[in-house]
Amino acid sequence: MAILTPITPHFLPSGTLLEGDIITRGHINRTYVSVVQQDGATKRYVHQLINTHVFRDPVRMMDNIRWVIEHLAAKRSGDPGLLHLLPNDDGEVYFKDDEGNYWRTYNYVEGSTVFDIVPSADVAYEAAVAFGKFLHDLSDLDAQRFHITIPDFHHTPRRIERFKQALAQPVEGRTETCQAQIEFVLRNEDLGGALINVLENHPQTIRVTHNDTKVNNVLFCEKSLKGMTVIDLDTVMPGSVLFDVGDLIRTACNSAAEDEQDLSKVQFDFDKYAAIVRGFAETIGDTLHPAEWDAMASCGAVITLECGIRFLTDYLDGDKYFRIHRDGQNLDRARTQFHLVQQMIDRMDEMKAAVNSVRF
Ligand code: GN1
Ligand code: MG
Repeated sequence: MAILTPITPHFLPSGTLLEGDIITRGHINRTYVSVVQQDGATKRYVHQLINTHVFRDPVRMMDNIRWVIEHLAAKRSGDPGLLHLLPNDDGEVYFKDDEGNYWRTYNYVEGSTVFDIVPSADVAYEAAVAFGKFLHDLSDLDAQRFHITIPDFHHTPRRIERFKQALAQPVEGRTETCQAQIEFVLRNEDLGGALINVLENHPQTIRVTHNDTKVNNVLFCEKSLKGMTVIDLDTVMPGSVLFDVGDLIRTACNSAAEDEQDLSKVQFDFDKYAAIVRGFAETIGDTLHPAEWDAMASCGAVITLECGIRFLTDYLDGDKYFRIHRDGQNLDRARTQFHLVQQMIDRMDEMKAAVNSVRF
């Protein structure tokens, strides 16, 4: 709680901080939940310390987030799932402390819950509907106005180039421990171009996307298990819906944790896959270009491959990007991702049939 003591007064000037806890879920920022008493009411808030090694221009990132939040607020007035950013004493939606750290504060969405592992196809469907509605509500925004906060974020071929650089200069002793994973990437690199080619050949498909649609970035109503809201707006910027569909498939169709060490537990769940494709088709299907439909069946495999490559690259680099809680965790993460990719490749024909059955 001590870390929050100097922060909360900037957002809640007459509040009293009663409790503070860290949330260990994300790999990038540091997230805390507080309980603050102000004006006779006791409320929870979410405070985040932004990782400026990853988000090099936090002010521009906050511009993107603010535009999205304002746009959603205008469309969803009265929705209990709405996110708000608290202004600081200067009216900015972030606070920069004396050491140059950037902090921001959101309301806590009460009555919500999250899943790291999806319990049913119904929940997978609700997650797809939540992200699909989010994309739908943002579809009238001008993507050109948005800052590109992390260049080439989902440019899979460039992620492969970066992997090869890491492979040429690995931390000593690491290459020997991941030969099978290195070979997996080199064997499957051709898959990498499938989504970025759609964007480059059909620039009219560029729109504002979320770009980090892991399933634990959806808050579900704890009673109804319907999606309440989408969180973690750090990477909202111009992109392809295929990135968002793909990243939900990567996370929601995995029967185990992202860093599971026992690969026999890591199973690609096809029922959840079909539910996700249906959820996106119902919410944004009418806005998709034929080229996006054509590439849809492969987007889960591409984004899962890309994420695995990023974990493996970071392992070779010495764990500088994704936070780890134990040695070898980034390699474990890469192993699960490649295990899922192989299962997706093996079932590509079935995935194409599932897409075709809901295609507009
Ligand atoms: C990171 O911070 P978090 O956990 O929301 C990463 C995503 C990865 C994800 C893998 C800015 O997301 O791109 O898909 O880990 N975020 C960034 O779990 O790199
Ligand atoms: Mg994130």
